[in-house]
Amino acid sequence: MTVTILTLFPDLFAGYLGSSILARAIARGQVAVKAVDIRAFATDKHHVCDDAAYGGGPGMVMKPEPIAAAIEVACVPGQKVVYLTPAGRRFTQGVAEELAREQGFTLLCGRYEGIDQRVIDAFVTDELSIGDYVLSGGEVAAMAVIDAVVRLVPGVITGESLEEESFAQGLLEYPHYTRPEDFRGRRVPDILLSGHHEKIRRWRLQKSIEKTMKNRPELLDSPALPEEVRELAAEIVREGDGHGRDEGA
Ligand code: 6GU
Repeated sequence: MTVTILTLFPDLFAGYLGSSILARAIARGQVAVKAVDIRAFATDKHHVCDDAAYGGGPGMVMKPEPIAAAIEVACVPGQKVVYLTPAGRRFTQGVAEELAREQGFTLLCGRYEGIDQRVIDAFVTDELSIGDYVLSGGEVAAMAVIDAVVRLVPGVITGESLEEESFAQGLLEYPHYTRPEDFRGRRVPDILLSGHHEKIRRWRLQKSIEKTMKNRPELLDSPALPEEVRELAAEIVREGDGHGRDEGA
């Protein structure tokens, strides 16, 4: 997979791409990420990339010509051009799964008030937002998208750790523990030391449901949840607070 980032701040990406899973995927040749400096495509002496908004109002708008030139030179025709903007469609695990199936795509990072609408009309295939808050530019969002997508590319991380994690099953993750068994008087739940795989699986599912009820209750309304999850959720609601108290957490 090849990801092209169009940005006024290409240097922001080096540290992030040089670390951990992403760096390994790049080193193995599973993905290539290139950050392209939009400013290099401005043809005037001072490489100006922004200007005042027609119609007035505060803030600057990114000019269309440098962005268009960058897209025409750096992007593969037919591949998606994703504009990162707080006005975009919400980026979710489902969207990450869709992008992970692409051969390559481009992430266009806006700054200032945004980019000229005509460049969006001419080139952009998708607009994505990573959440309901305003960042000063699309770069941090681009890193979030790259991270979430690259780890879904086959071979980048093992299948088992993908299927277990938050959202893969429509629930938030259960709690994790490692050594020591006793950390400052807080013990690892006994069930995790018991070796009963089926009991551990049910306990983790219960903890996932409880976590989801507490932090993201709307996720439990999904019709896609498996029957076992619906039944256990209903049981937890029926039994209320006391559920699972004797199981060591
Ligand atoms: Cl994609 N861009 C900006 N500037 N702010 C955001 C965002 C994107 N997603 C959430 N906030």
